[in-house]
Amino acid sequence: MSRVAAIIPAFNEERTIGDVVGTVKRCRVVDDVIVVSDGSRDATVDAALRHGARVIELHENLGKGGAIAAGLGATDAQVILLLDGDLVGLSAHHIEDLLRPVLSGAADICVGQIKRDFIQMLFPNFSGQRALRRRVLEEIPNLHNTGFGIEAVLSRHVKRAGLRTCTVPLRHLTHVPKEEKHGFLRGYVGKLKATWQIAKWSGRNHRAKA
Ligand SMILES: Nc1nc2c(ncn2[C@@H]2O[C@H](COP(=O)(O)OP(=O)(O)OP(=O)(O)O)[C@@H](O)[C@H]2O)c(=O)[nH]1
Ligand SMILES: [Mg+2]
Repeated sequence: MSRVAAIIPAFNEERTIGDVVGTVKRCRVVDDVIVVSDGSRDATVDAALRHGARVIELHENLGKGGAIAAGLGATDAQVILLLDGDLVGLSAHHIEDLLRPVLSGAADICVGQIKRDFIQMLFPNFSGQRALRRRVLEEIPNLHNTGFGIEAVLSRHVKRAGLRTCTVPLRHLTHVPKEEKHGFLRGYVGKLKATWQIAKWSGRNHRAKA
């Protein structure tokens, strides 16, 4: 039984997924590295496999929440590390810093902060880099269709349920913005869609599963 599993949702991340997987694989604290290719049309699956990840290939694009739900269904690990597939500069220290508070029992969820950008000013605690207890994700109804709203939903749930949370800075870590990955127009349309999904799920009054 794995104790800690990393779930990395990836939509066309062939440029960066190999380095991200390689870094996590070298971290002995992580037992299982799962890349969920969310309908990628590039070489994401090959790159992830080449670097030793277990890969779930979704042939249809389900959105970020759907990809994470698929990853969760493929592991019984009690602690989950969520990482984006487009990170640049990820190190073992980042991973250990994220996992330490959850593994020690000091927190139920630990959120990694990359840098304060526009989205983070609008939505504090918005970050794809998190360590959390498995049950926190299991308590989220509709996890599979939250898309980019997943972080907003998680933050609300954590507040409402009074879970113990902490944040850690992830220095020198960056990511590739959508407009660079998917081209200018598709990138900006993607950003608008993501902002809409976050806003929609931020305002939604849902109940967590008992
Ligand atoms: N764009 C996009 N990303 C997805 C999707 N499903 C999973 N992902 C992954 O979710 C993670 C976060 O997506 P990004 O597009 O990097 O989003 P972001 O970093 O929050 O936003 P930007 O600052 O606009 O780049 C990445 O690992 C993506 O590959 C999807 O349907 N669309
Ligand atoms: Mg990104």
